[in-house]
Amino acid sequence: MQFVDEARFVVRAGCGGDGSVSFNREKYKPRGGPDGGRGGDGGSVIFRATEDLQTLEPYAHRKLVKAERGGHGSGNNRAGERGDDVVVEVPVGTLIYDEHGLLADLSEAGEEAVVARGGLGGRGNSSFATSTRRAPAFREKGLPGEEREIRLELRVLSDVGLVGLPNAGKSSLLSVLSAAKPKVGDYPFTTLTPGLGVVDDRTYRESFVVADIPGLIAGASEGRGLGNRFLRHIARARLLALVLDGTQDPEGAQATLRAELYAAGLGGRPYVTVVNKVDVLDEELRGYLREEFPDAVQVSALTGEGVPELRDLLERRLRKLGERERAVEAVVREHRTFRPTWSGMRVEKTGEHEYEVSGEEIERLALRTDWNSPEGVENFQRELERKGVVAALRRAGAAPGDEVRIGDVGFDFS
Ligand SMILES: Nc1nc2c(ncn2[C@@H]2O[C@H](COP(=O)(O)OP(=O)(O)OP(=O)(O)O)[C@@H](O)[C@H]2O)c(=O)[nH]1
Ligand SMILES: [Mg+2]
Repeated sequence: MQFVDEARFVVRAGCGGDGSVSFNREKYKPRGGPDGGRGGDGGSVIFRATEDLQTLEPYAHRKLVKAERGGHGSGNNRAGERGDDVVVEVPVGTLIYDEHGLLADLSEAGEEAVVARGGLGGRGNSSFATSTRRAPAFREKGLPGEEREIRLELRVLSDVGLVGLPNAGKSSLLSVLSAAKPKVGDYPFTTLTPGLGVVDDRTYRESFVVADIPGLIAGASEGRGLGNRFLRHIARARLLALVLDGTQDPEGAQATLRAELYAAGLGGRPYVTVVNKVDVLDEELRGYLREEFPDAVQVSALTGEGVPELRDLLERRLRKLGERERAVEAVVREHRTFRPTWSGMRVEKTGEHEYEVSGEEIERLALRTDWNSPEGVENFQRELERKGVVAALRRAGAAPGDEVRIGDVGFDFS
């Protein structure tokens, strides 16, 4: 399967079903009580993290994911059927963004996020019967489902991220540290996509995950080489391992890596330095490198020399660093069906004879109103009075005949 770490598409939840207008018909009773049932709620679009997927490939060409609408209510107080939810499975480590920012961070298998909520079903006429209004002939319409364009971003989740110039031996190291079998080649950019390996759960009480990413070069942050876009896969690694080729100007390589990490905002991340390919070096050169890099581990991915020491060092450092940091760059926003920035209602004069009323409750009321039914419209007006909207409009200067807008709905003030 191809490694795809980004996808963009529209999610659309189902609308709620409309309530029904119906009257009970029994023998000898020409017109019985109202019995129009409620519409079913629309289905939601839900994302769920799974370990069975490693890439966003299944969504690379997706344009739209939509859930079913709710069924309409019917007579005899029968509620409409609920629309089915759609569950979209994504790999663990998927971040979901919309135009406003992070919506969800699915970092554990089984974790779920509702990304587009289904609209609520409308009430049927039986819900509007009162002692003084025994035969209401109106109902509510179902609310629309949420719709938004989202962007998925996959970040491989690891404890240790291997960073190095091309050909330093990162993939070779991953293959000797873990059971992973990444592609190794004696040419730069052998690795084109991030890979993971789990380090031995027999040796240590807690196993840990090492990520291997494509090599960085000077200027990667400006897009040179494969660029630094793969750094985001190790952006959540608790510890970085800077892998230097001991035979190829390790000082220069270290300076380049530090600069690129800094440019990517990872300059402060804890790291260990690994000098690789020491099998090729004589004792004198090794001694020189020990002085140059006193804190580094000298290893050979080829002969396995120093590898157990490196594994121990990584394990020790991880244990000291403690729990994985779960918060990403943003706190996951609270998710609401409608996103009012205020909870009440606001009346604004928008033009000479124009007013706009906004607020979650009032906008919902407008959406629910069945404008084809005179009784429905009457009910809407009654509700406006009851909620104080009419008074607020008057206070704002509205006169009969002026235009009032609520959401997508416009009508004359009377
Ligand atoms: N002599 C010697 N050669 C090594 C050692 N480790 C890796 N190599 C060789 O170095 C070359 C590059 O190794 P890779 O593991 O593919 O390097 P990489 O850092 O993953 O490279 P990219 O994926 O291209 O960035 C291969 O030919 C390896 O066989 C080592 O410890 N000693
Ligand atoms: Mg590689």
